Amino acid sequence: MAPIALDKNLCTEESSPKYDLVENYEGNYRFAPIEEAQVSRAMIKRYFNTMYERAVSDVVIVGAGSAGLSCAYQLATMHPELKITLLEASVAPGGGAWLGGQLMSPMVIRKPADGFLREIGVDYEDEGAFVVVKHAALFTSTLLSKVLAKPNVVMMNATAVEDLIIHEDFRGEQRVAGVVTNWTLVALNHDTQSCMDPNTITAPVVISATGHDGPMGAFSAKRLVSAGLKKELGNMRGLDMSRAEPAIVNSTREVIPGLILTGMELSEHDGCNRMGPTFGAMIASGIKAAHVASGIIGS
Ligand code: AHZ
Repeated sequence: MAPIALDKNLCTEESSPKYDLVENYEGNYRFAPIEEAQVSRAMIKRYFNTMYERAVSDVVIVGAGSAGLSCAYQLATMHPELKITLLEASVAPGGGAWLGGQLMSPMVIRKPADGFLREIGVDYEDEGAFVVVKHAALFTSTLLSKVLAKPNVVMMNATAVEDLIIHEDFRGEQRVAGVVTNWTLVALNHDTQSCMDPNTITAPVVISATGHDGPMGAFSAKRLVSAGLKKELGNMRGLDMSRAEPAIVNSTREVIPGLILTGMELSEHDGCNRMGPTFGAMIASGIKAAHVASGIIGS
């Protein structure tokens, strides 16, 4: 048998009948032929082409939790011309937004952030001052699918941001100019292996949405302190829903030139309260971060 031409797409319309015809095969279901190397090459060429192309991005968003995803959706909607690169350390994007709180599935969103649910087409129950989505995963999976469907958004998961690129301009002003990345499993092994150098992605705007402190969280806020660009962290304060949500949204901003913070990372940077399991501020902060980025890019 002649070897299969490796880069040829052998799947024709005739060889892929409608999915609901599966039953009619009566034990004789067959797939279009494939060679293992085709599968490898199909993934490798796309992944590394993407890395090559996105080594220079317009905006990098770090962290694909509720704030980072809301930001990516808004920015990609407002600016389809921008190359937006979303980096997520975990294999599974979504951060803490797969559950509503305390391992329970319903997700609470205070008004007026419920408008975003209508924008992305997620149903909810109206409880007056707030709404409830029946399962947080419905919100996160819908938002994630909409973000990934945007032609100008690329998401690289299992990719940790290990450092910030910080340039100095002629006035001596420090400016964030991109990020330093590594595959997360590599990043987690820096203490066990010698010298596994990282990669870089340059971008005039970096939006950090890495959540509050944790194994990975508050990454950029902490790095600003260790890099001498901020004296000390404000540290996240105790839970107060009423104070926390507006504080996070209203303080969403460019904290040093080129770096915008959004979501719960801001609580560590500024010393805001936490809100617990209400997600309106994550949505509104993400949307505001997109507008801040838009202003920087347009100026
Ligand atoms: O994996 C992290 C998560 O998906 C990712 N991340 C963290 N550090 C990273 C790094 N490189 C790449 N160095 C990184 N990715 O960032 C994402 C953060 O998502 P999150 O859900 O933790 O944060 P958020 O600010 O989007 O949402 C916070 C939700 C919370 S916490 C809270 C409370 O504690 O009171 N209340 C709410 C609503």
